[in-house]
Amino acid sequence: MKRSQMEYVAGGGLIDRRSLLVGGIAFLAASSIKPVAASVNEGVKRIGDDFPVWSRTLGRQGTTYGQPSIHEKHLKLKLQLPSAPENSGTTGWLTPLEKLHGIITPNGLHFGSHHFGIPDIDPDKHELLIHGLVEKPLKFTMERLLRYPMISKIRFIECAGNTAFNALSPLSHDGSCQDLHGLISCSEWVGIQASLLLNETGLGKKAKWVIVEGADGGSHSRSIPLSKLLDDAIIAFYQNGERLRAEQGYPMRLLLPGWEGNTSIKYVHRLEVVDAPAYTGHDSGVYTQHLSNGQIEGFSFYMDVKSVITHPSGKQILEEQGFYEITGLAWSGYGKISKVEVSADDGKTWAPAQLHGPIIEKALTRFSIPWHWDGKSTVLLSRATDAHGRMQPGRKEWKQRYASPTFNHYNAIQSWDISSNGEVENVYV
Ligand SMILES: Nc1nc2c(c(=O)[nH]1)N[C@H]1C(S)=C(S)[C@@H](COP(=O)(O)O)O[C@H]1N2
Ligand SMILES: [Mo]
Repeated sequence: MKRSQMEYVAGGGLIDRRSLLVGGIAFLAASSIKPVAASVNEGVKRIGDDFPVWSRTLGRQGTTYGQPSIHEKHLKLKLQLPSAPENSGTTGWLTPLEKLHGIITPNGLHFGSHHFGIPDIDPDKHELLIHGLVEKPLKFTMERLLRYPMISKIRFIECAGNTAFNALSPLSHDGSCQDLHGLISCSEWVGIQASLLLNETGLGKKAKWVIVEGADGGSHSRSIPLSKLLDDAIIAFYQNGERLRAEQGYPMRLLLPGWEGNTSIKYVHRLEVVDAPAYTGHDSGVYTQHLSNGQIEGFSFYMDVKSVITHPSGKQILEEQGFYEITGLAWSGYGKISKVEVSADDGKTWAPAQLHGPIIEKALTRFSIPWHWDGKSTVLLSRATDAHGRMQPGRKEWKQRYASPTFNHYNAIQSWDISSNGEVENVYV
C-alpha cells in the first residue's frame, strides 16, 4: 500500500479506517502466481496432478462430536501456576485470548478457576434447594428446572484476580496476553432468571441477602445481595448451545453478569435467603482488598471497565514493518463499552478504535484500528470507557489506591512494548 493513500489519525502510524476503504488497495503483497501451463518437456500433465493429496483422495468420515482441526493443536488452555501441585488450592486455567477472534470463547477454551477441583455431578441426583426467609422452601430436580422458561444472554465472566501479575510485580512481568489476561471468557448463557425461582418460594419481609452454595467438595459459597439475584442473575444450564461443561459448573451454575467471577457459583445446589451476609470464607478472605488508606474493601462485586490489545501482544513477533490491524477486547461489569482509544506512540496521542457490533452490556466488545508500523520501537496502549463514563486508570493511579499485596480488581491500562526487531513485551509505563 502506498503510504500517500493512508490518512493518519494519530501518531505512531495509526490509520484512519475510512482511508482504507478505497477499492483496490493491497494491504500486503501476496506472492505472485505463475501461469499454470503444462510445458512441452514435462509431457502431458493434467492440472489436477499438482493438487495436494487432500484434493485427490476421499476425506475422513467424521465423528460423533466435532473437534478442532488437527492443525490447531497449539490452541490450548494454560495453567496459571504450572509448578503448583495438583489440588493444592485454586487451579487457574487461562484462555488464549490472543489466538481467538470475535467475542465468544469456545467452550473447550473457557478459562477455569477451581477451588476444589472439578466434580463430575450426576444430573439425576442433583437438586436445587431454596430455603431460609421464604414462605415455602422449595427443592427442584433438574427435570423440573428444565421445564421453566429460559432466557439467553451473552455475558463475560472475569476472575477478580485476572491480571494479578501486573498488580503485584514491581518490574515488568514477562508474559503473553493469555498469561496476563486469560482469566476472562465470554459465552452465550441460557437458563432461568433466578428471580422466577425466588419469587415462587415467596420472599419474607426481612429477606436481604442470599447465601449461595456449590455442590463441589469444599462447598464454594458467597453471600449475594438479594437485589442482584432479583435483577439479572441467571441459573444457567447451557453454554454456547451445549450443556455446561463440567469445568463451568455442570449441571447448573449461577451467573451474576458483570460481577467478580467467584460470585457466579458453579454446581449451585443451595440458596439460603437471609437478612445479612454470612461472611463465608470467600466473603472475607481472598476476595477482599487492602486499600492504601488502611481500609479493607469487601463485597467489591463489580468488575470495572478494562481493555487489552490481543494483537499485537506479549510474546508475539512482528515479522516486518508495514500494515497491521491492532485488535483487542474491552468490557465493563457496569454495562456497555462506549469508547476504546488506542495509542501507538507511548500514550502521547490517541485515536478512537472501531467498536465491532453488536455492543452488548457486560459482554466482551471487539475493537480494532489499522496501523502502519514503521519498524521503530514504540509502545501500544488501549484505554476503554464505558457507557457510565468510567475510564481505565493508569497503572500508577491503580497502585496508589490499593496496598500491596492486593491483586484483585486490577484494571489499569495495558501497555505492550514493540522493539525495533518486532518483539512484543509487557511493559509498565
Ligand atoms: N462451586 C464453585 N463455584 C465457583 C468456583 C469454585 O471453585 N467452585 N470458582 C469461582 C471463581 S474464583 C471463578 S473466577 C469462576 C470461574 O468460572 P469458570 O471456572 O467457569 O471460568 O467460578 C466461580 N465459581
Ligand atoms: Mo476467580
